[in-house]
Amino acid sequence: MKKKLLLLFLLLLLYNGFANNGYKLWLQYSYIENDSLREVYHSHIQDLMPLGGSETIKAATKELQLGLTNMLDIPFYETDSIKGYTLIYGTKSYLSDNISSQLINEFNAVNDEGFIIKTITVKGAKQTIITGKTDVGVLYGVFHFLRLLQTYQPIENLNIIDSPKIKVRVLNHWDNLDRTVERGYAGFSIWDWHRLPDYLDIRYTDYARANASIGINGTVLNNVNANALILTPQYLEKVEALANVFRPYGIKVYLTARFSAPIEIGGLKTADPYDAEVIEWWKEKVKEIYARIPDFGGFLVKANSEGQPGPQNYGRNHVDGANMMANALDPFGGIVMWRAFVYSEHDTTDRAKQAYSEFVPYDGQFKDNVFVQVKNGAIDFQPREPFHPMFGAMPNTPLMMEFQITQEYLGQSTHSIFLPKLYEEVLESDTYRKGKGSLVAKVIDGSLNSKRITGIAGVSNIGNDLNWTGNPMLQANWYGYGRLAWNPYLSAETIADEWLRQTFANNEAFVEPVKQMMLNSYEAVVNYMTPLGLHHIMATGHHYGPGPWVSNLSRPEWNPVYYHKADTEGIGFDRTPTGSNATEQYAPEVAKMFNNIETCPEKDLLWFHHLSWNYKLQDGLALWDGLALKYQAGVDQVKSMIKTWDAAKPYLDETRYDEVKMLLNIQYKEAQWWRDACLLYFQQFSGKPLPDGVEKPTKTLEYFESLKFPFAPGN
Ligand code: BDP
Repeated sequence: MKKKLLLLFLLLLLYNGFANNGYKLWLQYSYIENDSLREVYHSHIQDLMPLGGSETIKAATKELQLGLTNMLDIPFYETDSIKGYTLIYGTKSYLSDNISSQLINEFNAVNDEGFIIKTITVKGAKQTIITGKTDVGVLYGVFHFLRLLQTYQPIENLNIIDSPKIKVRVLNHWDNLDRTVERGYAGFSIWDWHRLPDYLDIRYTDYARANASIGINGTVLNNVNANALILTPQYLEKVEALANVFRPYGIKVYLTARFSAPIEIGGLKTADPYDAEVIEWWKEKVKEIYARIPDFGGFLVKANSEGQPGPQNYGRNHVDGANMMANALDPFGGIVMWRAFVYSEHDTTDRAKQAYSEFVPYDGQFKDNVFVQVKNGAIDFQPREPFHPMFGAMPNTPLMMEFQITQEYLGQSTHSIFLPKLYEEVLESDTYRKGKGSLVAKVIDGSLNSKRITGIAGVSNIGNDLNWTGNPMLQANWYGYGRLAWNPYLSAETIADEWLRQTFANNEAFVEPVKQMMLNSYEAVVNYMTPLGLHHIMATGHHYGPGPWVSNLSRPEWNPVYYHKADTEGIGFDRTPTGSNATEQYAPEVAKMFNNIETCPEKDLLWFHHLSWNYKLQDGLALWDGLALKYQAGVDQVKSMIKTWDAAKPYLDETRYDEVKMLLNIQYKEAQWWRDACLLYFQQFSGKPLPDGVEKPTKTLEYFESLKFPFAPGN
């Protein structure tokens, strides 16, 4: 009896009372159960020796203590002299001559934010040194080192040099001051504006840690559909408090700037960028911001787009507007990220052509601290879009990539989709602007046209849900975006592998199948939502679920029927010279490839061509049959994701297993919904039966058309 009680007591001690709710993201630092590996690690890290006392180095020490203590289960302390096998970390300026003389080549190879991790011999004994030119570089190195441990890599003979390839690596939060999040599906905004600046939620620090661990170095705190109040002293004080939390982690704060702010909060009569008072107002405003936040990053601006004010309201153009703000920011080293997401209600040409037409003529006219921020595709974050024709077409302007991490059009936070597959596909697309090999990644990292500033933005999927992203699997998209921002040539597979090991478990029997599941998940969603190049066929407003029948919205290009153009003849948007000729915006080689039905990739077919229902696909199937089978394939893929997840259960904690399982079950239902609704709708035009292998619809078209979701999130 006594023994039993003792056992029970021990079990209670072990059980800390809280399930793994995913809050720790990929920084789990789980105890390494493998004794021999733990011993190897411990024998190579006995003491921590930080160099220099900056807040950033202190953050690195804290992280190492947390990570190592948890993984190796022994406390780690700081030392100020080398004893045994010591982990030494600090910038170049603190290194002894003995150490720095061993790192000359490495320092030549690394940029300001890069790091060096090297096993070197000091006084006859081996030591691990983590260094860089700046404290933040060192911090990135420390996080990388912890990643090596979390993914069970050898650390005995390290020789790693790594630098970010893109300079500005930011998250864009579409967060409003009332804490709602536009296109946010993970609860409310993590910024508790009401209680800032005095109440500093621990989440702010954890947010900074997570971002620094993947190299994200900036955050735009508020929605592109901006509220000018963020620029008032009342809010700037709150912004300053956040900037202070983020600074040690190398994260700069940026704000969206509402173009009409001089009127709304400045009391001026105009926001005309040529008006002397307006120019002065922005200069003073910027000065005021820098007085509070000396490392403020700059402004993100959505102007003359979807009703937002902009320079065109005053007969001026994008260059006038962007340069005015850039002039104000320039003395302080700030930048402007001017968005190219425009399509005009007065322009009746193909929406896909409008951003290019509006911006490309301005190439070379923007000040050199202005980025033009371009979405990955020419419409709007669809499940799949061919790369935006602006990439490579403005060689004299730094173009910033805008990816969406939040899944506005990809099942929101319910569907488990691994987005680095989408990002990878875009980044490795060839623009041919300087011949073969002119990849989008090279436009973004500035190597194609040698750019002084380079940047990438990801529209955040973060909210105040316990697990940050509303679905534990979607943390991988935040992680993956950050890793690609650091190195746009990393493969989605590497990212999935790293993420799984850190977030869940290192066991191969777990990692391999779940990794495949993640890698296939992107194609699955394209299949059950918008296969073969279909796009923009979701329901109105909230964009949740299918709505290919929608045709009653005031602007033609808001209606799905504008995009799929299905009729009894066929389906698809002709963007070749016989149609809108949007393809002419690409380099001739690319245009030719898309124009020719033989060479147009089948995944983009209906994006560029209007084809008969009987058109023969590569596998010999008629278009209608092929389309229907793609929808079915998407549903089947989700079914197999569920199987994989079930088989992974033994390696997973109960809470996260259950959560993802429930979400996958919803995804399965919704994949069927997409399939049935779209096929029933298109069948009215094709007039053909569903081919063998496609399951019968679960409900009628009238039923699907009648569904309403007045309170769907994110709208
Ligand atoms: C669309 C969203 C809208 C955003 C807009 C943008 O539906 O909520 O404001 O993009 O990027 O995808 O500005």
